[in-house]
Amino acid sequence: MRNGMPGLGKQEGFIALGSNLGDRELYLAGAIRSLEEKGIRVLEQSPVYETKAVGYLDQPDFLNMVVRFESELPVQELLNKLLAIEAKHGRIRKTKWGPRTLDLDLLFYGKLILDDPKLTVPHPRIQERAFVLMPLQDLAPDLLHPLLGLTVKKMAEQVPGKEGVRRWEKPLESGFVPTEN
Ligand code: GSY
Repeated sequence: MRNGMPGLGKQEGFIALGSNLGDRELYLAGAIRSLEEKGIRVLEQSPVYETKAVGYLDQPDFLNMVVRFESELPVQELLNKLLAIEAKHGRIRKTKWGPRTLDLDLLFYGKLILDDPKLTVPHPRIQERAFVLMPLQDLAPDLLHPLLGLTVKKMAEQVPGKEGVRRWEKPLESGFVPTEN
């Protein structure tokens, strides 16, 4: 682990959000509020995209988005908070690839590189997922993947499946207002 350890101060990172069960918009908006309540400061949010399911295909379309955040939490604590938010918003982990009310994936956390049985950072499937790269590109096109040496823009150019990712034109009714510095 190169950083993200206790006491190393503020880190910026990116979290991918997804929902394909129930009131999908409400789950995304609720997740953003919960992040803030748990001290994970949301600095910016991407547009929302409606996306065809990847992996297990026979399930409803997702709403997906990405947020840029700031936190001083050690990465394991951050992960625990993300899992607690998923559980609070009705996520039941019945099947690994099945439909879910809310999915929160830590994509990047500062320059952290971690390969642990419980958590891999950067997220190991970023480069395969148009539903992550399109919203991430809206926030950070020049962000460099520390292991692949590719920018988000480059990964987004190369990723298959972009035709299944469409801008969701309705604004997310989160009442979310970014906090001042
Ligand atoms: O970890 C992501 C959950 N997920 C998604 C998703 O969020 N969006 C789309 N389009 N397909 C997905 N398949 C899985 S699993």
